[in-house]
Amino acid sequence: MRPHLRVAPVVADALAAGRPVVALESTIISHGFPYPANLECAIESERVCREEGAVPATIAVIGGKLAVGLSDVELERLAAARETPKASRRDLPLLIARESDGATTVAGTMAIAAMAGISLFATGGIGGVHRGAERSFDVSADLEELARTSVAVVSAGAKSVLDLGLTLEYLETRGVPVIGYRTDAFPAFYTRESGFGVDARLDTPAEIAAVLKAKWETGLPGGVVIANPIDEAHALDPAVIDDIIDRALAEARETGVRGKSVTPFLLARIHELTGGQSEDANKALVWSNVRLAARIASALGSRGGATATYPGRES
Ligand code: PSU
Ligand code: MN
Repeated sequence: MRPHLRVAPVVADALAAGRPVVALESTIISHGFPYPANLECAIESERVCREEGAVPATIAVIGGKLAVGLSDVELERLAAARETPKASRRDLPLLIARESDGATTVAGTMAIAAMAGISLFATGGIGGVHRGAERSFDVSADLEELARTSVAVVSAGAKSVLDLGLTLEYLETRGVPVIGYRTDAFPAFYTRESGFGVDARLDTPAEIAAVLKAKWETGLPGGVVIANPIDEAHALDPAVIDDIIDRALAEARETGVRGKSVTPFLLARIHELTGGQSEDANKALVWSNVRLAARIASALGSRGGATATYPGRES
């Protein structure tokens, strides 16, 4: 067992027995939704995961421990505390040394999932290349983590607060496959299409599991982006959401928000400007992603025997 890693017994047992496990992140709890919608989203995500026959492992930094699988009390504490710092890869050593809490981003969650041997992870949206990155250099550490850490991430694509074209170029450069689940279009979180395509469309969890198995068996390290578009019933009107995103971006420029605060600022403004309309969409897509991740994790296990044969790995 790695130092500083704390794996919940139910998660450790499942991993040891080769049963499917799905990692869940915690920035979405601390900065993705207001309270108590964040708690509801987290609890229901875990329930959906179990319903699909997989063990949920919500990941966060708790009192300086890299925690894989949280208690109800810890989930409630994270949801209620609004100021828990975002924890990406670079933040982990500091939080450990300070024995403080941290809300793990996609990058932070992937890094910790890999330490625990978890290979599937479900979230809402991944980070990416920000608009204007040619000047700001603002490229999410999520993309570098996808390049180096062998964990597959199921998301509804990424929000168009980002430059999705540059995000996809970056993933291509860094060798990260982008798979569309039952779609040829890379989805834009609230909407099913972004105007950009995916590498490949696959229509079943078993086909996706076969790609993951091929990648990791071959010894090609790194993650895979599995893009699962929001269902039609919950998708938002692109014109409405584009206006709101433009407003949020303009406000970010005016206030001069920088660095790791940019994404939480934009997420909060989008929520406020859509008056909670985006909240239902956001929850629905997260739960759909958890469902798909659990099915892929199950397929991965049943193909090769134990899921533990294909652990998340770091390079
Ligand atoms: N995009 C969303 N919702 C989120 C995030 C991004 O639609 O909650 C969070 C994720 O945790 C992601 C992080 O890993 O923001 C990216 O932050 P940054 O852009 O600072 O790397
Ligand atoms: Mn950034």
